[in-house]
Amino acid sequence: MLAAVAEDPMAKPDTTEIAGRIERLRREIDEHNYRYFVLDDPAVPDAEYDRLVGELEKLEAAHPQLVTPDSPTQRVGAKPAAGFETVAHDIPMLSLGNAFSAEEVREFDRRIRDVLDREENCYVAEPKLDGVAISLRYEDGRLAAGVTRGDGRTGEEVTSNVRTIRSVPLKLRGPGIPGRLEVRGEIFMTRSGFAALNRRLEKAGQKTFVNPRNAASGSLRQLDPGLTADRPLRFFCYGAATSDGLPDTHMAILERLKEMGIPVSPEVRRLTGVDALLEYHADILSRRDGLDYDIDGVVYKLDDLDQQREMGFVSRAPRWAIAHKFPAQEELTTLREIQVQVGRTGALTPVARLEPVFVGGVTVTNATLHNIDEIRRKDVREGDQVIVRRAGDVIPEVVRALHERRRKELPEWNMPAECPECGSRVVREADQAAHRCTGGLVCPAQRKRALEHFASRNAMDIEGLGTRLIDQLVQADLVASPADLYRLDAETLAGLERMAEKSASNLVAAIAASREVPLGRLLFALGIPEVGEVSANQLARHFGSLEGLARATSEELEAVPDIGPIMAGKIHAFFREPHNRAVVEDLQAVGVQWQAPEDAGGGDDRLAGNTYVLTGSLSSMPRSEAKAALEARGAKVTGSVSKKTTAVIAGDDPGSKLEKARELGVEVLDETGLAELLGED
Ligand code: 5U1
Repeated sequence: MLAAVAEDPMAKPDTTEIAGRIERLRREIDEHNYRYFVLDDPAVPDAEYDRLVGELEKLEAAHPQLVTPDSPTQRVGAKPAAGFETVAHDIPMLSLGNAFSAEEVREFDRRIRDVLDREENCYVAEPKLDGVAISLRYEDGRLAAGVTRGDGRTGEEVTSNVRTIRSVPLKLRGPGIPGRLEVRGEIFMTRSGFAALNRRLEKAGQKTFVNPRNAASGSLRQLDPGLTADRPLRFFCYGAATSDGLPDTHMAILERLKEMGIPVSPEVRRLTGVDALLEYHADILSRRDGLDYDIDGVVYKLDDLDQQREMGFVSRAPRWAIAHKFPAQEELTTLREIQVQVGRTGALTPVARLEPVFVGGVTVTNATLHNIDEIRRKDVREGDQVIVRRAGDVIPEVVRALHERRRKELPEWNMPAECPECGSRVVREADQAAHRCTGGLVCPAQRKRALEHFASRNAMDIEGLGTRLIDQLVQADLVASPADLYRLDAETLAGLERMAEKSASNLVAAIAASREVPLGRLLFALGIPEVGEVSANQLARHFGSLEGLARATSEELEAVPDIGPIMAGKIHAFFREPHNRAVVEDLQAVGVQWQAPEDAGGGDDRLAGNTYVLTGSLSSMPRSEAKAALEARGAKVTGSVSKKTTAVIAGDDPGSKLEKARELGVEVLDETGLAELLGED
């Protein structure tokens, strides 16, 4: 642990003492950078770090003769006078061969085993970051140059901008630093940093970036280093240009570079045999969406440098390394047509019908365009070439249109004036992004989506009643409202297309089983506008019965924790609508019965209005149980700490949330404090 040094920066005018203080501050700041960026183990909260930098800046401002170029305050320098210079790499930056399948990776491994005449190879596996490749030259341990990959032989000298990236050390650590060291790696922008940057640019009315890689590249190419300094760029190193003065395996080189203060991805592994490589690929792919940076695959490299030399190169790609690519998350295709889809509440969503394209591991034919404002903002038109993105389980979306590829003028697309499903009028309420169909449950599309929601897992949980079947049931006029589901018999169902007798009777049994349902689920299933699962449970706990809720005035509704005036108004209006009351009565008539929560009616609202955040592991109960117990007493439990948080409840090994609480002056409770809150002590 580092000792924080508390000295008054202005108290001692003696320059030797001030020089000493400056030196100690620089060492301490460098150490914090090392712990944060290389060890991923920060020793102090950001506020303390900022305080140290602030003190150093003040001292240096008062004593400019003591400023040195490698001081952590000297990251932002002057603009390069004539733009970026093109310079030749002393040692070319290589490119990598690609493998897109396990078979291609096995072939790569087989080739190496044949040449080296070995049974099994040792590799180093690393994530392949989707950023900007860079070469950093250190002379006598000081950062001397940063040059982009360019075409591999020449690149742009962007030293003044690279210096502003805090994870790039200006000075290397420790003894035994080679006189000249050239390290290679990737400059990238974290996804969270990218999202924050785009929010900031949008607010300022400036052009946003389409993805983190473009943002990293654009930020690194700013002519004003002050602007680059303002961008959340990071650096990970993946190797050195030569092994001069370094160990003789790739893994040991990376370890050595880390000791010198150069950040290396924490996901790097030394692995033996091709099966281990494929497992690594599968593991990183499964975690891809949870990482805070974009990667487009993993890289395998022979670990032993002698073996690397023996394998050599083909053209400019090493035969000892390969990139095993992930399915692309963005692809180019043609937008054939824009259609609208009508949702449960009547909201119209424009959907792009696409030339089928393989992206994110599946063939995509439809992608969302969100709403008319998005279509206008992106200027997307039928016939455009578009970039489609599909990441993880997220619905595919049209990222942008390639306007430069339009060969002729394409007409602007407009929302239809009438619902394409039922012909009712389409309206757009003031301040709302969405257009809506005014047909209500007359509209078959709204009816279908409402039934889908009713049957869904977190609502009535009717197994086997999916979209296709609901479409068929509504189309055949067998079901108009939720209660109709309970009137279906196996014989009728078996008459539907692609419905076997067995499946029909299973479905009837599943529908019947859903008759007994907790009140919260039923309230959620009804699809009351604005009422999600959490609010539905709050309402169930507070009122204890559907009748009580249906009778409640807006004021009574607003008295429920977390129900604001808008939601209260929507709930009130929902139960004043005769059609909705008829649906509820009809459900009762077909035997749907709800159970009130045990703690319902008058509820324990002792903690109403309070917001808590749980962090670390609790010894007395799992976090999920603590959350439920707090919510049962009317409290709100959230995942992030803000000034509005009432208290953070910290168990063992608390994460950054505890630091955030301390930074914001939010109260911190331990398990005893939690027990007191719950009234268990
Ligand atoms: N992680 C990683 N990315 N990447 C890119 N390692 C790595 N190595 C590369 C490249 C172009 O080339 C070396 C094999 C020289």
